[in-house]
Amino acid sequence: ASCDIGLIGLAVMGQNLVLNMNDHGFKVAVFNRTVSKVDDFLADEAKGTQIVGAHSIEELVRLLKRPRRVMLMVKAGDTVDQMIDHVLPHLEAGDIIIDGGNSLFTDSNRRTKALAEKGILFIGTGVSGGEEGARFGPSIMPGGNPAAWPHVKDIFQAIAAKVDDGTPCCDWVGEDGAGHYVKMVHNGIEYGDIQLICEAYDLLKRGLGFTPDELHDIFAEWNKGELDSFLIEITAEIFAKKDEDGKPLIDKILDTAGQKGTGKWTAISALDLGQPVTLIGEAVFARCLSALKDERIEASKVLTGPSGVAAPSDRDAFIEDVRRALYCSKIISYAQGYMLLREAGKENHWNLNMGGIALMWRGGCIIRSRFLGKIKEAYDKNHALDNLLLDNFFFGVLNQYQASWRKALVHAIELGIPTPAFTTALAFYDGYRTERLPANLLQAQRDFFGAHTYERIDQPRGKFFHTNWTGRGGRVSSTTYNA
Ligand code: NBP
Repeated sequence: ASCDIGLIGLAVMGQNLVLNMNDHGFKVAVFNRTVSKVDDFLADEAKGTQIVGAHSIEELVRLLKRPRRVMLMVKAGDTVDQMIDHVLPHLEAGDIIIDGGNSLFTDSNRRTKALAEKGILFIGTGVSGGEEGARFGPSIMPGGNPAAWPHVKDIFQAIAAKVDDGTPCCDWVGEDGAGHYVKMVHNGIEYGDIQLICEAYDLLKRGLGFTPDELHDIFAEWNKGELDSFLIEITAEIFAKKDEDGKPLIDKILDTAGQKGTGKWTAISALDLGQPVTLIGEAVFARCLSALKDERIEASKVLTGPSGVAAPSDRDAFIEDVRRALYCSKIISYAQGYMLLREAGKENHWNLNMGGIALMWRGGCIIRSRFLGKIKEAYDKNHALDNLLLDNFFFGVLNQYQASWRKALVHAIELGIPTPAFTTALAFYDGYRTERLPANLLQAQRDFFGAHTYERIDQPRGKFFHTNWTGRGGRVSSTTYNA
């Protein structure tokens, strides 16, 4: 028994994580359901390394030092439960099972508890950064049984991405499914960031007629400033890519988006927890709308938009307005994502380290950006910060940029270019900063049709009133019916 960790699941993520662990001096044993892949891996990618192959789970476990650490990098869902059932008979109390797939956090909650009852320490961890990240430094977001953390900390922090000062993009997130929850919100925020970039692209392309080469220059320039991030960087590269015939590849790609569900999970969790995470919701719906290609083609023949609207005359000013709109909307999206994390932490009794989460996302993952350093700073200044928008750096930017943000959206509306994420971000901003919203009328309506009662501004909170609005209703108010 000489191996530091065993990994099951030699697909793209598993193979690259194993090679990364090997690079950092850890001795890894590997196993895969289709056993031939173990031999293929050892003969090919893992040739010349100290990685050890196993041809059964029993053999894999026998190769491991105690307490044994077994990491699963298999397809999320039932597969993880099946693999746990297979591994379990070979383990003993104090051993550790790690699930590194994109599992739903509720599954990780369940697995942490069920395995703890058997004396096994479970970790459910988000791993972000795709193939490249897994190989050279992913962002790793572990949660689960806190007693397991000291046993995997060294390996995880060694293989994780590092920020400029060498701090690893991996730290303990929290109990049970907290790691997978944070990874889910990361993916939701990724949906939002991508949608915002797409809307900026559409505004610049259709609003001002910029070519992909010009768009490359604009995004490359943006990447030197406040928007400096992996997604802006790859967007600039995408615009520069030519197809075999020398024409821009971007113009040949079909406009129907796919999705694997983590954005949807985030939006569902936001609804469950009553948090207005509107931007991620719009980003998911924008993908759904894009998928209705045939219907859109039909609709484009009969539904008209504005005609004869002139494009913005000052091109440079418009580019800057769009850049500022993107930056402001991004701030709103992260503020909303953090509202969701805060509420999920309360609901699940997870002691989430908000600044630490920003640091974990600062490198290695798809949403990595300079901007996340600002979020870390905001939580360093005030651990108990209620909302990112109340941090003086962030409200300073919004106060300074909001006129541009509004101008960009006025143009979008006049030109008939859809900007659901930009627009919902501004609507959220205007709603969040409004002391008195029209929900007084909403409450009046609910009381009118369903006797749902309302509170009054001239009476203490928590005291409820019912009005007989028509003179026909009774005096009984509803307590159970919530429409
Ligand atoms: P996949 O998600 O494609 O899973 C393939 C692996 O699962 C193979 O090792 C396969 O074994 C194994 N597997 C399956 Br499928 N069904 C199994 C079963 N019933 N019993 C045992 N093993 C089974 O691999 P991936 O893309 O490397 O992703 C791994 C995990 O990491 C997933 O949860 C994914 O969502 C997550 N993730 C992926 C990325 C990415 O960029 N790809 C990024 C971040 C996280 P076989 O070889 O015998 O079929």
